[in-house]
Amino acid sequence: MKRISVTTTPFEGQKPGTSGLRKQVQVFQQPHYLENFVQSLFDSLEGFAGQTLVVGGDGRYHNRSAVQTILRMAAANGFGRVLVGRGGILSTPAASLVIRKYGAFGGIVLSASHNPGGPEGDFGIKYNIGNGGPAPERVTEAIYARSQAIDRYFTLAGADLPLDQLASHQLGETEVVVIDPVADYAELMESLFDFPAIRALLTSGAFRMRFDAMHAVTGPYAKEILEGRLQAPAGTVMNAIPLEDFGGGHPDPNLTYAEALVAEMFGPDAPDFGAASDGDGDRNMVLGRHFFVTPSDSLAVMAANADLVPGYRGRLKGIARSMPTSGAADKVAEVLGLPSFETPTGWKFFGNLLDAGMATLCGEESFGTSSDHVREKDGLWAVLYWLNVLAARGESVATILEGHWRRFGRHYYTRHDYEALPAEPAKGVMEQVSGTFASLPGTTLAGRRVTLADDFAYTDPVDGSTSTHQGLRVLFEDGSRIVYRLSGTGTVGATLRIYIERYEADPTLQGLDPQEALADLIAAARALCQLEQRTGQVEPTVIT
Ligand code: VG1
Ligand code: CO
Repeated sequence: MKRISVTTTPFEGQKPGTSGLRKQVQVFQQPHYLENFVQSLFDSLEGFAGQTLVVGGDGRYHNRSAVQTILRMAAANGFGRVLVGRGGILSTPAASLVIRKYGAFGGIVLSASHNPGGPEGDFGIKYNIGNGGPAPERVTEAIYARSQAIDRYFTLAGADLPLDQLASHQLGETEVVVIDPVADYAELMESLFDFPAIRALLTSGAFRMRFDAMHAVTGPYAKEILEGRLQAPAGTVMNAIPLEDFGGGHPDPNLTYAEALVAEMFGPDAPDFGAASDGDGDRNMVLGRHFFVTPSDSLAVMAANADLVPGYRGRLKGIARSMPTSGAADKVAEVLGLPSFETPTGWKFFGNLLDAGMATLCGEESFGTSSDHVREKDGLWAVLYWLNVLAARGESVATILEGHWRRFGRHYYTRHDYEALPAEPAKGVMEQVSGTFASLPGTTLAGRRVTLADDFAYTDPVDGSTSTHQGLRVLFEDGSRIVYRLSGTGTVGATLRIYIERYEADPTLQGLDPQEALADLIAAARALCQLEQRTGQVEPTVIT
């Protein structure tokens, strides 16, 4: 099979965001669009000749054809071997694991994560490096720079490969191996958690759980692990069949989009434990009976209970959280005498800390938690971690959280999203906030003194690289915070995220609804950015 060089011209805007390049499907379907990006990626990498590449995606619309395109291009560009998930499927954490386990040079994951799918939905592509984690900024910047100058890409002619059976195929000089997308992952999970204890809990008859796979990639993983290896009753996993359009749903595991699960968990005769994951399997939502666990609290509870979990007992080195994530995990780190780290939003910033053995658990407020077992966030891992803690403690989710707050204090927390705003007013909101920063410190907002107002910048403690403009922070004397960011994953207009937090040490004041507990700060946050005046909006589109 001969290598073909195809002449092309650059597309604008092939700039990876918080997690890869995400665009509407129609954009990706333009001739040469995907090819340009993939070739820009390969042109930015060095030393992969003869090496292994991992390829898989979340199964959304366009996944299958994109996988075939990438296989041809990987072969034409000289990779020695490509490991591809059966049916073109690999969850994001499973891809991370496969890259690590088989010593791959890197991997390509096709996903727009929690964004809706289908012909009218979104598609995405991200590149992970040899440690299994998202490409750092220097790589994504190089890809973007190359995409602006690209004039040719390499591919092979030939029919599509059959990817629905485990097999090995030859594509030019390259071996393409179709692997089981679930097996390695399930085996790793079994090595980290107390499966016998979880099995006993799930088969006891006294404990019921529901897992909502949202018709996305975790269906087969959850079926195999929860209903297979852990023998949870059939039907424990709902919406288990991955669909190209996620059944028309929005595969974002939060109180708004995982409606059916939330209705069940807050309804009569609710199960004891509920959980959901997103399009590509890296997010998790955890619920108890009539109880929602914020992702920030979830990270803190996991850290505080690590000694109950075989894979983590006595081996936490440090805890890292993204900047907008609440300080709940910091409190635990303080009490346990562990270092804590505050990174910009996006999993790529945890990679160095994990590689250097400085952090063991990491989390983001956006329903992402994980550890050093892979280099991505991991939805099902978090669910199994929780099940392990529940099995070991024999208490309800609510009891565990209430005890945690009594011990460490409660961080009331909320995130308000204003989705699909026109770009200019959204930019104006951010400029309005940063415009106040020179005069804000020392003044009083919502009855609290502002101690610091800045545009968050991060210097990686391992390689010294610096990332600026990572969100606007207003910090108060009593530890409260307001943070403003523009999303880097949306595909339509701009999405403004406002994150609000307040610490409450007094156990008698820890039982409020967060929206009430934070009402004065929420009002102050809206006023400070002139939200209504600039966007015409007051109420957010999504509250998490
Ligand atoms: C969002 C979240 C961020 C997360 C990112 C990717 O980014 O806020 O915490 O890492 O999505 O998650 P943004 O820029 O829209 O705020 V996923 O599950 O979409 O890969
Ligand atoms: Co995701």
